[in-house]
Amino acid sequence: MKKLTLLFILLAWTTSCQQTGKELNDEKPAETVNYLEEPNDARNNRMEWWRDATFGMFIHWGVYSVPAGVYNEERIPGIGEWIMNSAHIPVAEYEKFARKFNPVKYDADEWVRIAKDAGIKYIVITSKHHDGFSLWDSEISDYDVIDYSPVKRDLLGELKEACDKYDIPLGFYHSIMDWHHPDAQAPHYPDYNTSEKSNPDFDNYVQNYLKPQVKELILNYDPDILWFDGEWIPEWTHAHGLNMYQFVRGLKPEILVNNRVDKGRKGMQGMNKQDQQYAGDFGTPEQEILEGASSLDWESCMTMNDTWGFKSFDENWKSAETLIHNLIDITAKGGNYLLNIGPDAEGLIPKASRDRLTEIGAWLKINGEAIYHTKQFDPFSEGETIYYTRSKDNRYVYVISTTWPGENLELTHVSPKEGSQIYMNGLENSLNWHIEGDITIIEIPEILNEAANRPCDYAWSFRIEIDV
Ligand code: FHN
Repeated sequence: MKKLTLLFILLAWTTSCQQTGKELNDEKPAETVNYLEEPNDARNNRMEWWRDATFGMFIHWGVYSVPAGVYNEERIPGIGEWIMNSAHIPVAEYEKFARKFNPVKYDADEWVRIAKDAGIKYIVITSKHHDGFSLWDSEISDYDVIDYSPVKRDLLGELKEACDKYDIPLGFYHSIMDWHHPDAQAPHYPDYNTSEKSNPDFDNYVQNYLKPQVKELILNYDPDILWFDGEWIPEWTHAHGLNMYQFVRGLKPEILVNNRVDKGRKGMQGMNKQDQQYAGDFGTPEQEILEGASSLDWESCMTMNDTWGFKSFDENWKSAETLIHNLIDITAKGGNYLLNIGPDAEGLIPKASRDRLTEIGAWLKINGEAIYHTKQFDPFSEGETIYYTRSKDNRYVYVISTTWPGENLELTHVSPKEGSQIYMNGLENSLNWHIEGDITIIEIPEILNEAANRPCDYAWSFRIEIDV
């Protein structure tokens, strides 16, 4: 009876959202649907594809890739997409870079092929960063790729087309903070020097610019994720956050929205404070990984070097091994990994990024079964170099060792099903194993002591069948 009731509730909720969603596509979200009160089953259904995907690509691209970290022949410290602020470039001066933004070598199809070959399962690109420049043809603003810069191409539309072709969900990073709009940027942009606005009207910016642009993005490109940022500014309130979340879900009920839509984020640690209900479907640790596992939805976003937006002289690249170990650590703790690329002003992905993505893709071709469509195993790790994940049907435990195990892999937290086979992913034959006391000992074939004979580099995963 309980199952039937639950099914009815879920059906009723989904139908009401769809009806409301359909009706709402062209009107303001109905007050009746409170998306913050979503039943767990409906939420789990909505989040499932994202949880299974595990590994996404972040793309920071825009006018800031033109200066690429250099202004007035000076190398500007800090992250590249902040150059307008870091170098105190007056708006009128920065607009000259927008007049030059012309990524003639941009090939969205190639970008998505590179992402797919790297084992990426979804993409989030900056539709508008803090500099206020729109990467699509906005009806709300002329400060965009069609009306303002020579590119005259719908960059987001081309990426959406390529993502649909390769079946890769696409999300938009959209900045709440805006250093270009006269009603938004004055408090955060000390050098703003062309505004006639002595008292900027932030709510005018929210109601008549920010929300209409977000609506454009949803209605024109049907994104799967809305990834807000820049929410830390004092003018953006918890009320704004709740309203924006309802607004976005009202336009597309099944869309996912990160926790930076509201004010709940605990800084770079990214998870929500627990002092009240904050909007947002997942936490967003930045440049860091949670210490322990979490049953909450979370996604760690990281750069490959030290900048999100392209900088011509940032060569401090993390190794492919580090990036793969980050993916393993995050997955075992129940999170997603959103790994960033910063294409240059011509629309090219830096070679150092492509090389790492190729190595990650090769590793995932062998070990993806231990990463995608998995859930947490308790404990998530053993010692410093062994991580666990589990198949969603609980039939298998995956063990991932980030160092070569040598003669034997010894495990104390998993008991294989009697008579079952244990495999190293990428090897055809099963491995011998036995139990000694509480320890499962998996024998590693001697021939694999030679690295060249191993199925992959950097980390090795094993599939162990357990009693369900
Ligand atoms: O200020 C932004 C920064 O430029 C970058 O977009 C990161 C990526 O999540 N978010 C903000 C810093 O927390």
